[in-house]
Amino acid sequence: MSEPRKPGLFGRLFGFGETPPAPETTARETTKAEPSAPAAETVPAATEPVSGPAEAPVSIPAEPTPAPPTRVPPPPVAPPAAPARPFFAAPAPPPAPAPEAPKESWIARLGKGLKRSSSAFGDKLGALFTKRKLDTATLDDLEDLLIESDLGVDTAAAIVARVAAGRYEKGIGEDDVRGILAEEVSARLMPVAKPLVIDPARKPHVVLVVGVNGSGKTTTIGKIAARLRREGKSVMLAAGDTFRAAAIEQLKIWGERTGSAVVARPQGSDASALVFDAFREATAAGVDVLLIDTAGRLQNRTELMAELEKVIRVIRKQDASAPHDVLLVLDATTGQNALQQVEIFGRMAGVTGLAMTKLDGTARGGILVAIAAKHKIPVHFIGVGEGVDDLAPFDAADFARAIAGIEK
Ligand SMILES: Nc1nc2c(ncn2[C@@H]2O[C@H](COP(=O)(O)OP(=O)(O)OP(=O)(O)O)[C@@H](O)[C@H]2O)c(=O)[nH]1
Ligand SMILES: [Mg+2]
Repeated sequence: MSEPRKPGLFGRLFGFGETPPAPETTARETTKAEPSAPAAETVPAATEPVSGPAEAPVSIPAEPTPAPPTRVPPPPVAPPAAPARPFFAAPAPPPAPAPEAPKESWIARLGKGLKRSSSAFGDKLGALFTKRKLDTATLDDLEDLLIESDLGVDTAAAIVARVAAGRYEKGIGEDDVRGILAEEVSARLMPVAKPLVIDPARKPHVVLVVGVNGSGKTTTIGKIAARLRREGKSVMLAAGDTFRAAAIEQLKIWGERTGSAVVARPQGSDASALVFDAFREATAAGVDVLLIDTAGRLQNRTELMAELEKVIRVIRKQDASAPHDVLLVLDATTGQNALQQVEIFGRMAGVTGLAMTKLDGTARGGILVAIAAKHKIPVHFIGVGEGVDDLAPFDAADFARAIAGIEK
C-alpha cells in the first residue's frame, strides 16, 4: 500500500514547471534593515540550500524552548558572484541523490490517520449491511453515520440516495457502499483540489498565513519554505506573530533549517509594522516568496480579526495585488468549527486557499468535504505529521479513498 513518492510531487505542489533551477543561496543581502525600521532584525538565510528529502524529519515543539542563537553573527560573506543565473530558466540541477528514507508515504500516513474514522465507519457499516435487504431504517442509520463523519447533510443525503437507488429488496454490500462514498466525496473535492501557484513574476509573491491558535500555521510555513527552497526559490519568512517570544523563535528555527531569511522584531512589536518592513526587505532583495506568519486568533475575537485586516491593509499599501495568497490553516481535529473558521477568516482576510493539518491523527477529515461543498475554496495542502516532509499537495481521489477506508 505504501507507494513511492511521485517524482512530480513538488511540481504538483506548487504548480511550477518541472525543471526547477539550481538552488542559489538566498538572494537576501545580509545588510541590516533600512533605517526607518527601528528594531527590525533579520536573521540571514543559511547559505546552504535545503538538502532535500534526505533531511531528517523534524518536529518543532509547540512552545520551543530556549531561544537558539537567533542573533546570528555576521553572516557569511556572499559567495563570489555567480554568473547571472536566472531563477527559472536554468536547467534542473542534478537531483540530489536523496537516499529515500524508509519512511511511510504520506498517503499511508493519511490513511492511518483517517483509519480511525474509516474503521469506526467500517465497523458500523459492516453491522448495518449484514442484513440481506435494504430498508428505510438501514438507510437512516447510514445517513446518521455519514453526518457524524462531518461530511455534511447534503453529501450524506446524496450518498444515501445513491445507495438506495434501485437496490431495495436487493441489498448492497459494505464494499459497494465504500465505493459510492469514495466517488461522492471525490466528486465534491475534485473542483477544489488546486496547487498553490507561485507567480514567478512577483518578487516577492506574498503568502499570508492565518488561522486559529495552534492550527499548524508556523509548521506549515516551515514545510512550505523547505519545498520552495528545494525548488531553488529564495524565501523570506516574516515573524508576524509578535505576541509570543516562543513563536518568533519557532519561525527562526524554521528559517535556519530551510535556509530562509527571517524578518523578526522583539515580542510585543506591532505586527503590521513588522510586515511592512518584511515586504520592503523582500522587495529590495528580490526574494521570490515572502511567507508571513501571524498570531493564532479565534475567528470570533473581533479585535484580533481587526488586527489581521490592518496587516492586510499595510501590505496592500505597498503592493495593491498583495497578499497574493491568504492561506487559512485548519486543524482537522477541529471538526465542525472549521466551517465557521472558513467563513469568518474568508470574510475578514479574503482567504484564497486552505491547508488542513493533523490528518495523520484524526477521525475528522470529513469536514473538508462539507467545507468544499459550502465554500468552494481551493484546498492546497494537507499536513500528515510534524516533520518537514509531512506536507502533501491535496489530492481529491486519494483523500476520498482514505476517507472511505479503501486500500489502494
Ligand atoms: N500530527 C501533526 N501535528 C502537526 C501538524 N502540523 C502541525 N502540527 C503540530 O501542531 C502543533 C502546533 O503547530 P504550530 O505550527 O505551532 O501551530 P500555529 O498555528 O503556528 O500555532 P500558534 O502560533 O500558537 O497559533 C505543533 O506541535 C506542531 O508540530 C500535522 O500535520 N500533523
Ligand atoms: Mg505559530
